[in-house]
Amino acid sequence: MRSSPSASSATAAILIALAALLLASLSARPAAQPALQASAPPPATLDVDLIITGLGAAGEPATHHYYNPSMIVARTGDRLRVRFRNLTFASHGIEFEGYGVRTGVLPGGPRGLETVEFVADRPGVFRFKCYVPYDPAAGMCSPDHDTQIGYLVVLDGSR
Ligand SMILES: [Cu+2]
Repeated sequence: MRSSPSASSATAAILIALAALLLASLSARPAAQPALQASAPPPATLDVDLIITGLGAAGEPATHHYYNPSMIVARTGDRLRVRFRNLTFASHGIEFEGYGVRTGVLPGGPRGLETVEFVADRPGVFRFKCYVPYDPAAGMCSPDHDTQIGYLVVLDGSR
């Protein structure tokens, strides 16, 4: 049995249409992905335990003082809660330059313990350092006073 010419051309047209639909579905791209949003995470509270300590010969006064950690990294808007502990035998006091934040004089011994709290509201690199001048008679600071420096790095938190 032979089909009529019009029936075979209709079948061919249907097959061509199905092939076109199949090709169209294969080449279709997935729905557009939403653009990645580089939204900044919300500000955080950073609890930092920071010790003032030193190195030197056993039984001798420390010759090199340092902070552990010596660098704090925050983002603008973060709240910093820095708990200082002075583990040396001399008194020290710490200030964050550019922020107007400082501890009181922390006695050595180690008895000096103080927490300062502030919001890192300005980006930049700021030093924190001992502001107590070296006075051996009074047990204040030590000969390496000028090198007792740490850094607060505040990144722009809006990015
Ligand atoms: Cu000092």
